[in-house]
Amino acid sequence: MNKLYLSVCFFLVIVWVTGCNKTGEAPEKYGALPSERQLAWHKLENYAFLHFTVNTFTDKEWGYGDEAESVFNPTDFDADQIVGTLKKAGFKGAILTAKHHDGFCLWPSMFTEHSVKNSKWKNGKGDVVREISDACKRHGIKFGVYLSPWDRNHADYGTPKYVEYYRNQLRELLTGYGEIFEIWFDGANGGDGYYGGKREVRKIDASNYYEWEKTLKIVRELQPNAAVFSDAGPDIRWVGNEGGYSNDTCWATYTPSPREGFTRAWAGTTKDWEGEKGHMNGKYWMPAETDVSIRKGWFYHDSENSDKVKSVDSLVKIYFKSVGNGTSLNLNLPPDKRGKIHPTDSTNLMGLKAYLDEGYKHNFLADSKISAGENGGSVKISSYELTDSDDETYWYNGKNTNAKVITFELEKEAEFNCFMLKEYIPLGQRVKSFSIEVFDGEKWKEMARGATIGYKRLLKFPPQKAKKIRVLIKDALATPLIAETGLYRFPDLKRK
Ligand code: FUL
Repeated sequence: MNKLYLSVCFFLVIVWVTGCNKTGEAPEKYGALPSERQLAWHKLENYAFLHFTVNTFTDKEWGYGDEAESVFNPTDFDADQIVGTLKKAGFKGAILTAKHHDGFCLWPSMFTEHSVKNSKWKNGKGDVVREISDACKRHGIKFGVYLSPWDRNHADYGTPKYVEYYRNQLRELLTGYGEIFEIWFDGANGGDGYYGGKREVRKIDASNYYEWEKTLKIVRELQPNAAVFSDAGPDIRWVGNEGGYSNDTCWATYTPSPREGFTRAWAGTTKDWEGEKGHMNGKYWMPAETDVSIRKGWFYHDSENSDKVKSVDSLVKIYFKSVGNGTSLNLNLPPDKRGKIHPTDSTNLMGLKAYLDEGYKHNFLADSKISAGENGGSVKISSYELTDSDDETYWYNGKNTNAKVITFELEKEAEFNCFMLKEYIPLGQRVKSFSIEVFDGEKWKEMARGATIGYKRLLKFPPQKAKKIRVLIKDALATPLIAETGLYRFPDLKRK
């Protein structure tokens, strides 16, 4: 066999594996596209926030900045218990509040005295960032940091000197603790604080003060794979609420714009309410992260133990409205005063895990006969494109029409209540509207409708028994590229 022959064979295998269709036409890309960094982030789907600082001990949500370092004193800090709980729950990463608005640093920063190094905990020799990041490595999950731009402790807050301080701290975090998968830039800038004893209100021009472009450069240089989160991305946008939901229409594309009173869209200055839906044909690939706390507050409070921890049912609903709408879920699990995840939180989290394991355990489409076409059923398609659990292979029919029907005939009748779809996003998000129908023996009956699909879409409906089911893609910006489909029977919730 000569080299040319081998190269041609190799090329054909690649074409086949990547799902290029039988006519050989490669689909065109459409609109804004994800970067490699964003594609890797999409695949995580769920990870956790760890809100932990002096507030954990002072029973506050926003520390004023005048808390004595001695206040921070977890009695039984256990990074393995915290991270191990997340790992067991199937979470793929943890984002730690290295510094919240109160300015207290969970690592012994060389740029301030206001940190763990002056606390009683481990006689000032402790480093929470080190312990959590090491535990993440041990347990095989990713590590990320939250570093509050607003600092109510720092005397220079509001001046350029503080921005320099902020960047120095960021450098410490980005160079001292291994690979960082996400950096969280909060938009909150409340005004009043301790500020080195001045106890006053400090207003900043949030459009320009932080000069985010320069900070971003540091991140790209030191941690090129880290995805940057803020109200305005650039890698991940805020979903715009803390209630744990995104919208049925949820575009990964987005064009952040400044809200009234601001000149530039950055952390804390965008029309953040637009995050829930994103923008069709938005200028940038900037998918949403849904961040929500398992408790009422972001930090641990004894008073929330009895009835303010979200139930398994609530967590399931949150999952479907975040991951199920193509966003990621960043669920906050605040360590308690011991420095461990509270038993109620971990019990409910494991309830979510058990629910998802049970639901995902069988994809009824896996052994189905699949056919597709513009009005259904004309072309047989093999399962490797749609049900091989590989986002890299995808189906499209190669013609330039945007409405498509995919029909699945199961081996035998099954009961199910959820349909999953994924688009092949490396070439852009396309689908605007689709529905799911089942064949009741005589006619097709609509079960559920959805707007966008994107990275992943889960549509839940009342349990149904059927042998034939179809997806109608009713409208799309360009020819739809479908990477994966799934049909599942998730357990029933206690309360509907
Ligand atoms: C907000 C903060 O003010 C909250 O305390 C919390 O950290 C949340 C995730 O972001 O903007």
